[in-house]
Amino acid sequence: MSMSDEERDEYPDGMVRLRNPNIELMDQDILYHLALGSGSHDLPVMFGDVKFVCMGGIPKRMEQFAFYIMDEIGHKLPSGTTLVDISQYSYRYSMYKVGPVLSISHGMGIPSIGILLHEVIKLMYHSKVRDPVFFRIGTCGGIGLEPGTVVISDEAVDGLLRPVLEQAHLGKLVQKPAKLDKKLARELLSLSSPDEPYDTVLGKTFCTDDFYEGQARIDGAFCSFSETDKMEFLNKLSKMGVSNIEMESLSFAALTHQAGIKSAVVCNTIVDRLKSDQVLASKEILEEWQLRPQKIVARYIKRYLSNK
Ligand code: R2B
Repeated sequence: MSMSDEERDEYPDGMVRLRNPNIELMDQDILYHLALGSGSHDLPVMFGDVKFVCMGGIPKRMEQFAFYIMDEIGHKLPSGTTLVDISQYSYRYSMYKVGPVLSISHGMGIPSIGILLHEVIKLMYHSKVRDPVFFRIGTCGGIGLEPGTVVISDEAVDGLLRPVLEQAHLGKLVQKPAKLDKKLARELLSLSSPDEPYDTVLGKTFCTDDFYEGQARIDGAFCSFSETDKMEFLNKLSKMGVSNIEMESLSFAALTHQAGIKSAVVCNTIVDRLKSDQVLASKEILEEWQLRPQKIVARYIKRYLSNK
């Protein structure tokens, strides 16, 4: 069967390949923002069994996800040991390892997740990990969706509504296609349950460089447009099939696609942007909502591990 357009660029042996000949020529590779290195750590021993890399914005949430997934997959730590933040001395990101699952915080926005992805993809390569699957489990604004809805992205578009990550390299604009694995997105959707008191939907994700004006909010410190302009734009997004707005999916899709890594973005909405700019839900409600993407991803991981 030939690979359909929507399938990813897979490598036959499943190894993560870097598209950078310079790395092979280096004596060692220092993964500075992870506080790890190919010279200072035995990366294949530490990470060679990783299968799933789960990322989310907030360090505390990813620590909580690590404990949650440990419970879900029944992973036991050696007696007398506890989960540690492997990247604590980077003071940038947090990373926890629970058997085949890495739980890592990525901070806010494309620059932050982009730096992390470069280093985590290299970590997979140095560790000789095969066929890893990457997930972003996060929060987002929704468009015309009840807050708390789970959106699985089937496409990510930038602030100009293009499915590309555009960056300046050597003073010139370079584009990378931002492609997510549509089959994985559908599989995740199939793991949602009609009995849940919230909807889970597939949708296009508008990924911006800013939380305020960049996301058509009129409640920032500055605002260069009117409420009418804002609503016109949000309605245009809605007509184009955009379901949610966040700030990382474009880089996540583009860099995982370039590395040949299967990936998905699963976010819970925290506000309906057709109704409000401000996030009105209480901390308790927000905490309950943020478990929803984690549940779907945990089901996927458990299904994989039970079929092994
Ligand atoms: C969702 O939440 C953050 C902004 O509050 C940002 O990381 C995003 O994409």
